[in-house]
Amino acid sequence: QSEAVFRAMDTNSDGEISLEEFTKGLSDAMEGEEAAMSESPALAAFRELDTDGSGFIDLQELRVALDAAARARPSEEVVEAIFREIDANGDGVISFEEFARVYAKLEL
Ligand SMILES: [Ca+2]
Ligand SMILES: [Ca+2]
Repeated sequence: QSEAVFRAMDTNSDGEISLEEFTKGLSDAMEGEEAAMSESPALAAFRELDTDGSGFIDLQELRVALDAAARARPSEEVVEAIFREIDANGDGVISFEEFARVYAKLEL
């Protein structure tokens, strides 16, 4: 993996990383990190809810999250109603796009 990083930084492919190439590579990496940070409140929350890392939040994952967030355990009806509300296209899973739309409203 470090070899891939090396090759990515060695932009003129002469087998050596010049100081210029190194600092350029480093600042590119930092910029990527910053971009990830700025988009991340919704993404971080989504990842937290997507406990199995499937890229989607299913009903079970939402139930666990609501159980943890609510003082009183929400009823199954309430969980399903909230799920349907967020699952805009009704495919039975919450995508990040669907989640982000709701999250943006919460953040107001
Ligand atoms: Ca999941
Ligand atoms: Ca959906």
